Amino acid sequence: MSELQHFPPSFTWGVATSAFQIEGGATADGKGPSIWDTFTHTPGKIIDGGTGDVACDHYHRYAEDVALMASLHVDAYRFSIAWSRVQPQGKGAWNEAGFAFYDRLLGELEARNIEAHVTLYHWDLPQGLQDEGGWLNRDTAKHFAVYAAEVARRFGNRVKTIATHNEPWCSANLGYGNAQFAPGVADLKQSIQVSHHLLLSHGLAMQAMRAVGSSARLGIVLNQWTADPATDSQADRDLAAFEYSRSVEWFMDPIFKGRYPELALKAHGANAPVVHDNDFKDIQQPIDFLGCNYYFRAFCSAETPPRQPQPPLGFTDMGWEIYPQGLTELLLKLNAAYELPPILITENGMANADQLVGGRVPDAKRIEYVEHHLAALKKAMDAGVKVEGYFLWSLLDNFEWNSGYAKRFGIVHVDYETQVRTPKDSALWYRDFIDAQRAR
Ligand code: IFM
Repeated sequence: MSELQHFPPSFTWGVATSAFQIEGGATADGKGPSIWDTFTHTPGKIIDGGTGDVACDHYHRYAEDVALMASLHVDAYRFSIAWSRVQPQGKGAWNEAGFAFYDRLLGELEARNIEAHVTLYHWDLPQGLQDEGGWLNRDTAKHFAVYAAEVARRFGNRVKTIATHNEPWCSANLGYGNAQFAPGVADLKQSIQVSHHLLLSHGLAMQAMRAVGSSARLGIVLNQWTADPATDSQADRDLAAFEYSRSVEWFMDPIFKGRYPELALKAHGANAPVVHDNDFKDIQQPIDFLGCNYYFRAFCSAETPPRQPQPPLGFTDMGWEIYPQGLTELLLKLNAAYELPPILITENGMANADQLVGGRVPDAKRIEYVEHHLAALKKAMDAGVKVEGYFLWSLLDNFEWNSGYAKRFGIVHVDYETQVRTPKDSALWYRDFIDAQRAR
């Protein structure tokens, strides 16, 4: 596939990262511990024993990394703020040295004319708040709103967008549902209550940031997928309907419709969350953009063992099905169901078993992946879905959560021993693709 897709001239081309996955500097300059510091230092939790102590050492190498972005000609950089770097306990005192780091990072981006897109919470809850119950404690939502307002007050006029959460589905389902992620709890009822508090915290933070007032557009980033039945059987179709309801609609409906989707709510039964009187009023705040992260679809089979898809483009190194048309289908489905603000594709990309050979990383598979997903995206836009930007995940190879450093998502290779960065073929392809868009 090599036909050039023509996107609108105003379309934003970016790359994305998150704080815990790249920063390192785990205890630098007064940073407090987060639940991911605790989790990664607990034996057996991370496949290769990796931690975020050093990661890509971006805390010290941010200027080099911004120069790298500039060399790839991107318009925009999406990154997250480590809450415990700027407020070590998650409540109470601010850490000026922590804010100073993000001030320096923003300064570099401004000097290179790269837009900043900030996420407030990419899973790294301050451990101090976890010690008081974490996201199971309603008060955490209130502390989050205080933190959000402070970031908006300090940086709101210097950044293009502020997203409250990245992928709250993961915080709830992997952090509290199956214990794969920090804080490592496996309890369905708790995970559903946590999802409610995450949504509540989003709504409270939106209101707190609006009250501050800034030029930043405010929204949320959700990981989303279509759910397809593996066969036409009633059991597979029921499973697919439930999966879409519990995963996609569960986060979209409260924000856009002020309620939980009936199908999932009913199925959750006694595990349904405790919801206070005004909660949906608080959650259903207008958002200026919706961040959509797309990686795969859900292929739903009720059989034992479950049927597997047979994708023509194969699977990624994570074992995820490569299914670009799911992006078109998802966007059209969302567009039909909700009154959407403009969408940003805030993450899309793949893990690949990349090798550095003679100073080059030939990752043709990743180029193919991105080309197909951009074509799928364009198809949705041509059909009327308003999408304003695309962020490749990720700028750098980085800490891939419970997979440690074993999975490489970057368009830039990182040698973790030397911290040498080498743009992969996909990075050079992306640069040329962006240039070609601008040259039209
Ligand atoms: O690395 C993650 C990121 O932190 C959130 N979205 C999915 C990516 C790949 O797993």
